[in-house]
Order: sequence, then C-alpha cells, then structure tokens
Amino acid sequence: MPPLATALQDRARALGFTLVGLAPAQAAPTLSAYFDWLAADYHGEMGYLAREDRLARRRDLNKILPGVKSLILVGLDYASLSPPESVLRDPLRGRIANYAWGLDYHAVMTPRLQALGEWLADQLPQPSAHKVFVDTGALLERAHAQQAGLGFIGKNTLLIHPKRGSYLFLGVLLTTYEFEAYDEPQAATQCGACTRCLVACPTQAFPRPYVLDARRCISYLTIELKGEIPLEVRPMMGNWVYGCDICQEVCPYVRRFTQVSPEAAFQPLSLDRVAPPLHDLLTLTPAGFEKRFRGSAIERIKYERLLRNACIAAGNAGDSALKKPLEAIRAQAETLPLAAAHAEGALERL
Ligand code: B12
Ligand code: SF4
Ligand code: SF4
Repeated sequence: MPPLATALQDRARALGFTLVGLAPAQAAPTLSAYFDWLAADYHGEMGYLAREDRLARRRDLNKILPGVKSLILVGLDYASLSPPESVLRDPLRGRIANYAWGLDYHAVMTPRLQALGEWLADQLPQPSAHKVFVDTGALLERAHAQQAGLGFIGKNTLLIHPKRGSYLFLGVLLTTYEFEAYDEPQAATQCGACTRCLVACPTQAFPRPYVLDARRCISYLTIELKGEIPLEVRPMMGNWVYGCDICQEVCPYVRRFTQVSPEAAFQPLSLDRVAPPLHDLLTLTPAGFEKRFRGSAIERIKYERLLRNACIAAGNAGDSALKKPLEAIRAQAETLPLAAAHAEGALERL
C-alpha cells in the first residue's frame, strides 16, 4: 500500500474504527440483485429504497459526489458482553438487538468519519471533496465493504469478517481523490454448505440464500414498519421488541470470532437496555420512554411503536400477570390507537 493509504488506515484506527478498506468508486457488483429485490417487493414500506433519484445514485456514484474516485469503507465492532441466556430467553422480558444496547451508532460514527475525511483532505496537495454516510446513503454498504476487503456476504445477507464475525457497523467515506492502489475484494462468500441462519430464522424471512424478504424480518417489523404488524407473524416474533439477532447468533463466524467492542459507547448502561421486563415497557409513560432511551437508536421508533412491539411480546409470553397493563393500553384507543389494537390482539391470545 502507498504511504498515504497506510497513513489513512492508521488514522482510521486511531479514530476507533476496527476495520478500514479502500475500493474504487464503482457501482456495486450486486446492483442487479438489488433491483431484483425491489421488483419482488421485499423492501415492503421502505419506499425510500426504491426512489428513482436514489436508484440513480446507486447506479452512478457521481450523483452522490461529482468526480468521486474512491470509497473508504470503515467497520466498527459493537458486540457487548451478553447477559446469561436465562435472562435473554425469559419470556417476561422484551429483547433488544445487540446493536441498540448502547448509544445510537449514527451519532458515534458520523463525526469520526467526518474527521477522517477532513484529515485526508488536509494531506492532499490538490483540493478535494468528500461525503460521509453511516447507514443513510443511497449505497449498498455491504457490497462496497466486500469490494474494499472488509468481509464477505453471508447467506443471512450480512457482511461478515472471517475473523471478527458480523457484529459490526459500516460507514463509508466518498472522496474525489484517486489512490494509487486499492484493497483486494474478499471472496464473495465463505458460507460453504452451512445453512444455520436460514433454518433458524423464526419468521422464515429468507426466500433463498443471500436474499431477505424484509416484510417478514423481525427487525423490519419492529423498527421500520409504522402501522400494524400482520397477525400471522406475531406469534413467530417471540420476545423481540426492537430488532433481532437470531441469524447472527447462530452463525459459526459470530460464535467463534466475536470480540467485545472496545467502544464504551456501545456498552449497555444497564440490563434494562438489553432485555427490559415487559411489565416495565407496557407501563412506560412517554416521559419515561424519553428518559430511558434518550441517545439510543430505540428513540427513533418513538413511544407508541415500542408499546406496540411490547404488546406482541406480551401476547407471546402467555402470562396472565401482563393482562392488567395490556388492558390499560387497550383502554387508550383514542390516544394510542396502534398500541391499543395490539394490546387487544395480545389479550385475545392470553
Ligand atoms: C434496509 C436495511 C435493512 C432492512 C433490510 C435488510 C436487508 N437484508 O436488506 C432491515 C430493516 C430488515 C434491516 C435489518 C438489519 N440491519 Co440493516 N440496513 C439496511 C440498509 C439501510 C440498506 C440495506 C439494503 O440496501 N438492502 C437491500 C439488499 C437487497 O441489499 P444488500 O443487503 O446489500 O444485499 C446484497 C446481497 O444479498 C447480495 N446478493 C444477492 N444475491 C447474492 C448471491 C451471492 C452468492 C452473494 C455473495 C451475494 C448476493 O446482493 C444484494 C445487493 O447488494 C443498510 C445500510 C446501507 N445503506 O447499506 C443497513 C445495514 C445493512 N443494516 C445493518 C444491521 C446491523 C441490521 C440488523 C443486524 C439490525 C438488527 N439486529 O435488527 C438487521 C439484520 C437483518 C439481516 N439479516 O439483514 C448493518 C449491517 C452490518 C453488517 N455487518 O452487515 C447496515 C450495513 C447498517 C450499517 N451502516 O452498519 N436492515
Ligand atoms: S434478523 Fe431475525 S427475523 Fe430477520 S432474518 Fe434474521 S433471524 Fe430472521
Ligand atoms: S450461519 Fe452459515 S450460512 Fe448463515 S451466514 Fe453464517 S456461515 Fe453463512
């Protein structure tokens, strides 16, 4: 690697990123798979993924940053020390996906990526332009990360580092600077004959390997879907109230190689950020929600959607101790119509 690329990688590590790689700014090689995915409607209500202006950006990265020559992909581990299985599997607790146990990763990573971009611009003899995205760009982050050598794409569609697993966030820095050399892409996939994630998914969200029907994914249902969660999937959602980790938990690369993130911001403040008692969630007030989840990704789904999710988990718990708080939510049909409808569904199941 030429000295600037090496210095950039050192700088990225100094900023706390665990992985960094360089790729030429070309459209993702799996772009046609993305269009097939949209054509099958697998994106559900995430209409922004199919917007024409966004598709144009995925086809031609110059539409995001005119004159773009390089992509710098970064990864940051987020796995935290996990509480005992008995706690996670307790049906009277709601489960939160590991990525949301600490502070919101967008807020943690974006300023650092911006700092990396500014550092790079300062090193260059010519003026350059750059843009940074963490999650929010019209880019196939995983495909570009694979091109930049950060990992391979698993059958669960996640970007997996062969020696770290997949509990890592991705970010991308686009720059008009052209490097003399780029990282080698990883092999497209290294799953071999394994199918553990496909089999373990409780909602059967994978119509085939490497393809996720988001409409069935618990992560989509609990986080992205704004309205009612279809009745038929509710019993399959177990006690997940925000996101889902099952197709990662079962992955041999995750089981063998996951390391606890050195990032203090991603460690949970308390057990309540990992697996809060359902009773607590069902009796939360809007002010209590703000207080408990301020600064976390969970804040983004707002109070009523978390209540909705907790009602489903309560219906699945099958414990009459949750009847009273569910009845109280059902009684608020005027102010919390979505949550009240899900409380009704849960009470019918109880
Ligand atoms: C929309 C979205 C979702 C949707 C849809 C997920 C999906 N699989 O598409 C929902 C809400 C369900 C979701 C869930 C999660 N998400 Co999300 N999500 C995104 C987002 C914004 C866009 C992803 C996208 O474009 N999907 C469309 C599909 C078609 O594209 P793709 O994922 O790149 O899939 C490619 C492969 O399937 C490949 N392919 C197709 N056929 C074949 C065949 C072979 C042989 C091969 C090798 C490849 C291949 O081509 C596709 C196109 O590139 C990205 C951020 C971003 N801008 O990229 C984060 C992102 C993917 N999410 C992330 C995370 C952490 C999650 C969750 C783990 C959160 C959780 N715990 O609940 C789950 C994981 C669920 C899962 N199994 O994917 C991380 C993933 C990090 C990683 N290590 O991969 C990202 C990158 C955000 C970030 N910046 O860190 N997410
Ligand atoms: S995150 Fe959960 S529901 Fe979504 S595909 Fe993975 S196992 Fe299935
Ligand atoms: S569980 Fe197996 S098939 Fe699924 S992503 Fe991991 S290695 Fe690949």
